[in-house]
Amino acid sequence: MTRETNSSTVRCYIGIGSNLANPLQQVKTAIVELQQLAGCQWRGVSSLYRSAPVGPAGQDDYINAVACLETDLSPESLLDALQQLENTHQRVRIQRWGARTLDLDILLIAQQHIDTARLIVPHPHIEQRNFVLVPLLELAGDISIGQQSLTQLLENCPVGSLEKL
Ligand code: A4P
Ligand code: MG
Repeated sequence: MTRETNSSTVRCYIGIGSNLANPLQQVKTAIVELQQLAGCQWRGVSSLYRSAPVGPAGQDDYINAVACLETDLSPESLLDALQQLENTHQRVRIQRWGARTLDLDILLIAQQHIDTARLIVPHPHIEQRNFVLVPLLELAGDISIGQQSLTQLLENCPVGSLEKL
């Protein structure tokens, strides 16, 4: 049964990424799991994209997508839920920006700005990543982040190899 939203419900966008252990399947499984996340209502997902890795050299390409949820969870509880989901994919944190089975980043929570030890929203690297901006534009339309629309951000975003699957 689909729950209706209430006044404390916020719309959020989640970045999904994987480049280890059958990334395409990791992302497809994560999408099913996000659809079932407690305290959240599923609103949809972008196409899947294959992207060149940003970060340490020698990594495989990533599969990326962006999902949209409405949630009553606090931002920290949402982060907890996403990190638990990462852990069920045997995520091991060895190297910042290194290869990973599943990465779930909170990109946006409504128009909120959060800057705590555990959580920064909007996600700090959105503007430099076409593998986030392109699926976000596809899913959300030309919304603004701060003073700029996604289309404007894309005009200034570094060009990285990105293939829609
Ligand atoms: N954290 C702070 N803000 C957030 C947020 N908005 N969403 C904290 C999620 N987590 C957030 O994350 C480290 C800590 O960031 C968390 O414990 C949380 O408290 P992590 O997932 O353990 O480590 P990480 O992912 O290696 O670090 P980081 O800086 O989050 O990296 P990114 O930005 O996630 O980048 N190339 C391609 N083509 N595609 C990719 O998806 N992803 C990355 C990872 C690098 N290169 C990539 C891709
Ligand atoms: Mg991350």
